[in-house]
Amino acid sequence: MTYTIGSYLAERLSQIGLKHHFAVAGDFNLVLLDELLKNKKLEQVYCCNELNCGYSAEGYARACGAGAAVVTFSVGGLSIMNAIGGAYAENLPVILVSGAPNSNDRAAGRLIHHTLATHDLSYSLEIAKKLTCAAVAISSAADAPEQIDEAIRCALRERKPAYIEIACNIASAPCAAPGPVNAVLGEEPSDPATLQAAIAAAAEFLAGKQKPILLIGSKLRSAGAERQAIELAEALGCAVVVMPAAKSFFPEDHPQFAGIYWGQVSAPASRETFDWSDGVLCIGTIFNDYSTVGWTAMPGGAGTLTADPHRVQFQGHDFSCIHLRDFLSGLARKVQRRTATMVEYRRILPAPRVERTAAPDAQLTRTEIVRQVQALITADTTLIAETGDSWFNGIAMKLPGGARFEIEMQWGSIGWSVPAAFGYAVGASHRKVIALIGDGSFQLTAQEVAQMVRRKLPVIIFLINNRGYTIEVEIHDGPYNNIKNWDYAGLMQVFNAEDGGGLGLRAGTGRELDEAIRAALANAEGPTLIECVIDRDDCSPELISWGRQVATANARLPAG
Ligand code: TPU
Ligand code: MG
Repeated sequence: MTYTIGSYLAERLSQIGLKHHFAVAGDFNLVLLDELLKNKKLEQVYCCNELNCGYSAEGYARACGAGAAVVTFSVGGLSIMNAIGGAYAENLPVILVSGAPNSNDRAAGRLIHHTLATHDLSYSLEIAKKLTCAAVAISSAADAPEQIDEAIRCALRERKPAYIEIACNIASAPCAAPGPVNAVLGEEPSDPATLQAAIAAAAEFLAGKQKPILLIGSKLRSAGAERQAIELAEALGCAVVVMPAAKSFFPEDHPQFAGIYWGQVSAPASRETFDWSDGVLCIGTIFNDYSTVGWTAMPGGAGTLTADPHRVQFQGHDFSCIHLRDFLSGLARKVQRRTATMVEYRRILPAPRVERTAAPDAQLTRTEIVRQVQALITADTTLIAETGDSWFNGIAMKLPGGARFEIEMQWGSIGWSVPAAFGYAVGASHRKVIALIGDGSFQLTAQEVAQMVRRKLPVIIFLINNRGYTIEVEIHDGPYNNIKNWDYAGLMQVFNAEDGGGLGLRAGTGRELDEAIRAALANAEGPTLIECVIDRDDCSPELISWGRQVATANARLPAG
């Protein structure tokens, strides 16, 4: 077979394990899309717009380890950048491929459509450089293999997005055949001497602590170190608390799981245990204003050891060029048991609160929604929680072993969850995908439900209609937090058109929600959107406490 730039790229995407790529067509990428279609191991999946295309690839990367999106120049390429920024912030390797103007026009200095009507055609690439770990523009078949490999290798190694721009007149130009996949998977091993030094120093640090605790952060997954974190936890026997953005990265059915740590809105006994500890191992953590509850819960100081994907720091030590997984499993073999925090957690953990079933015909409440969704979660469920009170509702769920949780907490761009749930469901068709989404967030990216209909994906969407931006109300209220109501359940008819199998239902009581969930479980022909109508002021108490602290942090006057 003779390779072209497009088919080379397709082969590389397939070699790194992708079975799908997401796309929106445009004249600068049509030939490229044709070339990608020729690879029978790679399916092309279409999206309604480029922002959603980016989020879909991001959701796919959460399910499959990496994702790819193909868009047209500038109008598509700029639109997708929000999602690419999200992939950067969330440490997900999304390969963004953009078509580009004909290389002859570029050389001749002509004005091109879809551009700023200036002669500068480099701005997409320049913007992409800020939001990716590698950005390349391909204008010759001779250099294409190396440029494609460089971008993909960088994305996989750094767990960040990459940008590949391909001029429309060379996408089908013949080029060299791809070699073994190792060329793009290649990763420098941990430096052995540094690794041993880091492990020895960390073991000594731990030997001086009576009450250590592990704090798990979201970079644990991107570092590929979930299993090794369990090894270390089991060697120490201590309590393990998990940050909200890392929920499910340490199994919640593990006997050492001590809840979600989120400052003053932590799970019962988690914060008390955390505050009582005398040494914190922060593993892949990200501390921002949201995760520290407006800087009120910021770990640090002499009792803290920070282990990041390629770096370990504590008390005058700073080791880099090592992999987190090597550090954790090496340390697990060196430490002595330190079970005090686990013992304390068990001692102070209150008996679990049993939520009573609401009267079947009473007005639906947030608590009743949480109770009913909780009962749906099984080992094969992935729960996806959108920014808003859905964060708090999702974080409160107890996950059985095997269940996964997805949240976009660092980037926090509303509308993420509809296309991300779509992309996730494309990548993990064997899993039950459940999304919790607020009405305000849904309005940004609603049209991607149509792609779930198109591909008959039985995603269940709980759309919480509280008539506005309640999370914003709790941070700072004003008329801008009220939104136009939609007939959300009725939308499904629009998306179904003449051939769809989606189901749109509205629940205003516990009984109606129960019936809707039964209908959703019986619907294998497409998504089910359940519009849950609740009172505008019905929100989680944690959101109120957290919102107050974030508002205080936002309102600080300029220093000096
Ligand atoms: O809190 P709840 O359940 O009412 O959620 P809903 O209805 O989805 O409202 C979310 C409100 C919200 C906004 C407007 N949360 N964050 N924002 C600010 C924001 C604006 N634009 C983007 C792209 N992302 C944001 N986070
Ligand atoms: Mg809302």
